[in-house]
Amino acid sequence: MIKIVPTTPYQDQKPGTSGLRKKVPVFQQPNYAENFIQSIFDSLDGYQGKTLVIGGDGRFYNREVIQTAIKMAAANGFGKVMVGQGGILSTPAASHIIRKYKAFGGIILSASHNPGGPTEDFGIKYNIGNGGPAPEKITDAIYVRSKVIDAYKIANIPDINLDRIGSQSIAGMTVSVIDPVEDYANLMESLFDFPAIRNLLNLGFRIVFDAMHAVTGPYAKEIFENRLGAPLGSVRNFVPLPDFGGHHPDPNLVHAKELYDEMMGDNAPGFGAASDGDGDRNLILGEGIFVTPSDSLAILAANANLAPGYSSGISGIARSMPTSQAADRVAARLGVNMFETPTGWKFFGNLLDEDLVTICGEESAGTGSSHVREKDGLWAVLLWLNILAVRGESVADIVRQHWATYGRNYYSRHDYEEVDAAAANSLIEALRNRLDTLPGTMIGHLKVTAADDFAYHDKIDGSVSKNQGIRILFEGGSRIVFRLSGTGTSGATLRVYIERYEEDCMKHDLDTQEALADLIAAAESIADIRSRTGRDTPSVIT
Ligand code: G16
Repeated sequence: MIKIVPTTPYQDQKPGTSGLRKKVPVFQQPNYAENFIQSIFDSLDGYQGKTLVIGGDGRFYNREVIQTAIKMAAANGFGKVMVGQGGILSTPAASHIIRKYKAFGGIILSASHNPGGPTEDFGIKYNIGNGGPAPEKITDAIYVRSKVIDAYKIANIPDINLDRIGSQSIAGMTVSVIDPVEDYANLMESLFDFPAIRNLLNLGFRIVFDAMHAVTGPYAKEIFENRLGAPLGSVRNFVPLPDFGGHHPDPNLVHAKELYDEMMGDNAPGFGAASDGDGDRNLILGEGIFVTPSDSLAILAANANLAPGYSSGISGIARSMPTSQAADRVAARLGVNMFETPTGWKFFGNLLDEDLVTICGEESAGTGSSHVREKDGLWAVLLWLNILAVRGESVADIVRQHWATYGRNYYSRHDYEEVDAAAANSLIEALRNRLDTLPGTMIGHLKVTAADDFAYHDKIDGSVSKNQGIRILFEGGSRIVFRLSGTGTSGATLRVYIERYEEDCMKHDLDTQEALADLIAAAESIADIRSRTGRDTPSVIT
């Protein structure tokens, strides 16, 4: 019943910021997915007889690869596979299932916020037993293995019925098809004050959640409408579709524009939110206000004690390096730990495991806590609702008071997507070569105080991650960061992160791009973005 299938390796299976992401036709090449999954198994030790969790965000090709992964898990000696009904598990729910059932690890099929469909994106990611993304030591080993793999193992059995909840035995392994929502919804109910939120909604406070035809639809329906009593229709676009209805399931101001316009218009609801393809990102909007992910991290950390799950306080905060420094001010005032890590949720895992931090966040619309080892879109939405219910103030009032207390970190990210990879690499290389000469120089009226290529030393496992982004720091705390995205599937994406701190609350109402204008000009003058990329303007500004 077990087949050993000879194969030839592919040379392009290097996991990026979050697993292997490629176009669907790339994954559809003969043995492409099989090679990668076998490379994962070959890079792990001690999983014989243990449990593997499998699930995905429901995008095109999800079901096919899930069937393959189940058959390969059986052939490789796993004792049990737990798979979400319909092949569905949001990324945070998968992390929770791995932890709750003490699984050996999990395979999550997703390309996150990237579009889905026959010519769009797909992805495979491996998570370890703590529920978090595999650290670089493992992803590096997977890549090394993928370049020389010559065979994979698969059980020669019919497809599993993924739509019927229940357990069966195949090729000596148990397959349990589980309810993807229940355990996760229970976890949320244990962390947040559901009666207080229910009460807020009963009083007529209106919320809108856009699931973007992606994985959070069934979770949001259950939590907001069934358990919290929000009126039917509060959760929109809740049916997960293989192509996300033809849209990018990316909860930002470009792809969630309809929701944004509604929240900025007359008679807007009190709270609007959205999540991405696999449910780990979030967008937070109040009536007339967008809360940047960096501000959201700082505000959630400052107010987390208002939720039952965090009432005894937090041990610390971690943020990815390009995320604004707003959270650092909160950590300083609370007297708790603060860590700055490279981009990628995997870098938070050790800090969370050691309880050095409780709350983590990234500028890329990700916030989460020690309840799982992934960022968690619905968690962020629920913590916001919990805070709104307890404080009884509007989103805008809470944000403004936060700025008045801590100062405002004006922040924006400019993305140049699908630029020529060689040009993008040489732009970064040129900056790297100038790092020593920049400190002390003036760019316009801005004085450079320091410049480096961010490296992270993980004190827990001793690993060192170099070349994580060029940082240019200016007098007064302003910053520009340049780095290349590790999640794109075509060409390169240059990200430029721009930040300025403003203490004076009389100056907290400026337009963000205007407030950052001198730094935006400085970024162009330091990096020659236009001439090197051939682009006059960024493709996306967030
Ligand atoms: C992934 C990672 C995040 C990272 C984001 C953007 O998120 O898990 O840690 O911040 O990509 O990474 P990059 O700037 O390299 O494109 P997701 O939601 O795409 O899984």
